[in-house]
Amino acid sequence: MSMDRRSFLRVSAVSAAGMLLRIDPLKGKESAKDPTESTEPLKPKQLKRDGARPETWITPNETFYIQSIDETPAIKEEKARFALTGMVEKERRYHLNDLKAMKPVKEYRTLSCIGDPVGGRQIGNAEWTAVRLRDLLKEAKPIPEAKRVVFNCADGYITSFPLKDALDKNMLLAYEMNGVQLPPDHGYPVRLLNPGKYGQKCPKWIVSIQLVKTEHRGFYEKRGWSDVAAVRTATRVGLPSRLDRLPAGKYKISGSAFDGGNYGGIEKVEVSVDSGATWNDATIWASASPLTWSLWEYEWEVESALKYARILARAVTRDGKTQTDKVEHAGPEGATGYHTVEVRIES
Ligand SMILES: Nc1nc2c(c(=O)[nH]1)N[C@H]1C(S)=C(S)[C@@H](COP(=O)(O)O)O[C@H]1N2
Ligand SMILES: [Mo]
Repeated sequence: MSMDRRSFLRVSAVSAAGMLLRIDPLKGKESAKDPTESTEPLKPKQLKRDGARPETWITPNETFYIQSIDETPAIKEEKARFALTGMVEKERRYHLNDLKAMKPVKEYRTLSCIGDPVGGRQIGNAEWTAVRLRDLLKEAKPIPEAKRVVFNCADGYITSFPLKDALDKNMLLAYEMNGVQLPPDHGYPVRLLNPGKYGQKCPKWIVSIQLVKTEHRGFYEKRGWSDVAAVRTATRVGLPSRLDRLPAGKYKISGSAFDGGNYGGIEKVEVSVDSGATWNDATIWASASPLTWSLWEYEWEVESALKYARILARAVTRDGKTQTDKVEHAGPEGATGYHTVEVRIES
């Protein structure tokens, strides 16, 4: 992954400022409240229509998307273990308690699905408690022939990637999600968080981590989906929704942008309310690192004479690239293009 130390430092400075300048949607003025405080689960009603915040900084576990090839496997506590095997000097079995005995890493990470269209809802951000896969691999000592790591899961899912990616310090084995034990649907006891990659490369219910020397293709990869599965820059308009009827006056358009850190993180977000003819800078009010989404909002003065509008949003990444407007429907590498939301305006 192309994320050097410098880009990390720059991003944290920007996100700190972003957090301090957050506009409180209720008071309509600047507030010093840290958006990361909002970890309480929202009531469903609030989630459906929450003024300026369709996306809360943290996606509550109860509403976090679930994408699984089969039923959620029921794994008992005594079976909460996995093996590190294959081309290593020291094979080992780990129980969940072995991971809990290690120094925990707590990080915010955004997860999104490669199969979603632009603006799709299968994206969420959580705080995860984890250990670094690299630390387990160092103990196991891969032999020189080892080239790839294969993850076998309790539901029969399987995926793999190069060993050098597995050694990335940001490759996490997570066992808690938003402060509680990993919920069964999200991979109890242990799931992977793969920096810069779509959810497909973040196996849940890990049973074994196996080092091999040969090429290997996983469940989705065999079915034509990308084997790299690198997150592409995408911006979602969360509010308003398609065909909403907006009253004239001030309206806060809001949403998220995410590049998985593959282009250095989100630098800025631009919003168009005139079908892409002109663009306005949105305010990014929350972001923690290039590995999390950036939440943004833009206050629009809605004119009743308009009757109808097409809203678009796009991101510019830190490497200076503007998100591509080329429309690619969820193909093997993930969807691209601008999310477009058409609304009606009350006269
Ligand atoms: N074992 C297993 N892991 C899996 C999957 C699966 O079906 N089985 N689906 C993958 C896909 S396609 C995605 S997008 C993410 C979704 O994670 P979530 O269900 O926790 O949101 O899990 C990934 N890991
Ligand atoms: Mo996915």
